[in-house]
Amino acid sequence: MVASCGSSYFTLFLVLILGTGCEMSCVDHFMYYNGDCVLVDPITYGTWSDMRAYCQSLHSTADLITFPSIAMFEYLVQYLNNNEWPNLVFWVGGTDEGHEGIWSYVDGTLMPMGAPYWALNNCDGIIIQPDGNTKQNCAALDGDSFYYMTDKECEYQHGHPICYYD
Ligand SMILES: [Ca+2]
Repeated sequence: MVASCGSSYFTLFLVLILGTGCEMSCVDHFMYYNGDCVLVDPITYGTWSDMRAYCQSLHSTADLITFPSIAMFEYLVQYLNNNEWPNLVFWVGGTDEGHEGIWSYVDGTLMPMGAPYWALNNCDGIIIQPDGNTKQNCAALDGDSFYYMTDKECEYQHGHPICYYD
């Protein structure tokens, strides 16, 4: 299920995104960051596959985000934590579906594990994400973990897209 865009709230969202540095080199609503184009969409939501298709519909080479650098990851984590919206879940273009424990980006490259990307939960002892085994096969930035990376059920219906192309 893909949520449709609300009117006034969505317009405000677009203004906020455009005001953060969208340049002529990115298509509409994508913000420019160091040669790359990124769209953080806190309005649209759906499963990992739904949101991947959504990103691909916006630009010929766009997909869910893959992080080309730690600097890009840090920038986005700070950007998400600095916003006023409630804790949300944002899909990342990474999965271990069909090859449990081997995480790869949608472009086929292996995902770096551990710090600084993946969340470290310290409830009953230290738990380093991903920890969901075969039940959780899609990567997300989760507001409940300060937007560090976690594994989620791919069919989780309330993940928002972060779309990306370079
Ligand atoms: Ca898994």
